[in-house]
Amino acid sequence: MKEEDETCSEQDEEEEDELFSMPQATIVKPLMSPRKRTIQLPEQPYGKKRYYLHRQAVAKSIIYLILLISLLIGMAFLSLQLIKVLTEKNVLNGSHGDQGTDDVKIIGCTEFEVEEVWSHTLHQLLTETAFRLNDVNQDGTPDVIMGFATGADRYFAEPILCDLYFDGFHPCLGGLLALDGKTGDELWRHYTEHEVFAVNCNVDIDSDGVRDCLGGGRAGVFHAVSGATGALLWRFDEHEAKVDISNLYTPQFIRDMNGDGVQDVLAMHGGDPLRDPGKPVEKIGRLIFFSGFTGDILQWVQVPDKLESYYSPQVLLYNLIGDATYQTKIERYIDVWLPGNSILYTPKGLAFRHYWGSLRYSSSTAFLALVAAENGINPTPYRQFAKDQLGYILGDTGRSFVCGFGENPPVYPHHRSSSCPDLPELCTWDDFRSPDPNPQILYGALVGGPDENDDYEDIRPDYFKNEVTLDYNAGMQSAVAGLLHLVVTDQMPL
Ligand SMILES: [Ca+2]
Ligand SMILES: [Ca+2]
Ligand SMILES: [Ca+2]
Repeated sequence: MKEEDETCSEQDEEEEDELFSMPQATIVKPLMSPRKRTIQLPEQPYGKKRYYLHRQAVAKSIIYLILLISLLIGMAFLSLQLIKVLTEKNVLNGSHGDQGTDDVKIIGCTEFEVEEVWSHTLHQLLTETAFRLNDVNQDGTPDVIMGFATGADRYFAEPILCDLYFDGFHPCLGGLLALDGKTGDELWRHYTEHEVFAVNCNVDIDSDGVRDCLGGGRAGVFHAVSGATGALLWRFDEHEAKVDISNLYTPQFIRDMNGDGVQDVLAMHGGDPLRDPGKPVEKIGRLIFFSGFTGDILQWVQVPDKLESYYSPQVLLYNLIGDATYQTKIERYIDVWLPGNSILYTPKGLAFRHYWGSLRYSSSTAFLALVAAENGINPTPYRQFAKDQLGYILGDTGRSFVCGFGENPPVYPHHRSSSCPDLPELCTWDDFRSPDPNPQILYGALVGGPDENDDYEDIRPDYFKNEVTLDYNAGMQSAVAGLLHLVVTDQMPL
């Protein structure tokens, strides 16, 4: 047996040598680099040496892989730390170092620790509202106020729905509710005729020390509710301003207009969700001023364009309230755009914010400057800034950046339909690649604009410099209208 074992062992060794031995030709050009081949290996048969080198290469590959992974993890960690540092230094929120501090401090996501405190399931209810925080039980912890709908809500709902699904409790289709911020327990619930999706809890209407809530929603629902109890304070009842199926969007508290000591309310009531596309507008949007204290309608008007409206009204707070805080914020933004401050100026005078659509930033800020000036905020420098920026856009440097207007306007805007031939000819990518100017002139469209060196090339594929969009034109056109106003009123800077 011993002799047989020795024989087998010798055979195995020979087979192993054959397995790991390489043809002589491969020895001339091994896989390992020359320097590596100089490593002193222990004395052993040539085949085992090759096997050793192979294992060493695999091991090194694994080490390199580990180093690469470590490097990537390290870079990710450094990036997070950098974001954290920038956040702490208040850089990412738009303040500009020595331009002054901002009231808002952005906290990086890494600063938050998430811990589940409570959860609350809303049986039979749906919600689309933004939650509002309001300490309605006065325990020092903000509570959660939200609007809701019940699954039974619909236009022209029959009262029997409440009988069937809510034990005859009327109304039943929507409402507001308050959840205790500490426990998640329901503090109160207030039902309305339809879904509530627009909530504002910013003013104490009944002077009991707790801010009260306005809830607007589907089909003319609009209730003012006591924050403390959920009881109805007033509601939007039948009125010539009320449209049966139009919604009410997030109401805004405004100053006390009727002098009763309580802030009043502005709300948008508009839209015809049942109107078929293409049908004429019959339910024109309305802006309604309510008495905050009683809910009486103080004034209402149809929207100027006589169309529907699905937006919450926004209030120009400085103009309305005249609060110096808003003036400071306006100045903080616009001042950095004036010459000599932190916004870069191109050699030819464009206030340059970003390479993608550079003219939209300057023209929109020009419009804001004109509005601020119109409200008495730094009118001389702000109007001059707006005039200079619009002058750059409209041709002061020898070319216009508005299609179909002025000297040497863009003729290759990055714009789909104006790149197409007249119907019924098909429009294809060949039209996009065509060396010819756009077949259609897109009159009045502002293109993206030049880079920080005033370099601009009128070529169709360059969407950084030659794209046209609605938001580019919104600011520019408004600024042009503002300058025309200055001409008409003889206030245009020289
Ligand atoms: Ca509370
Ligand atoms: Ca109250
Ligand atoms: Ca009032």
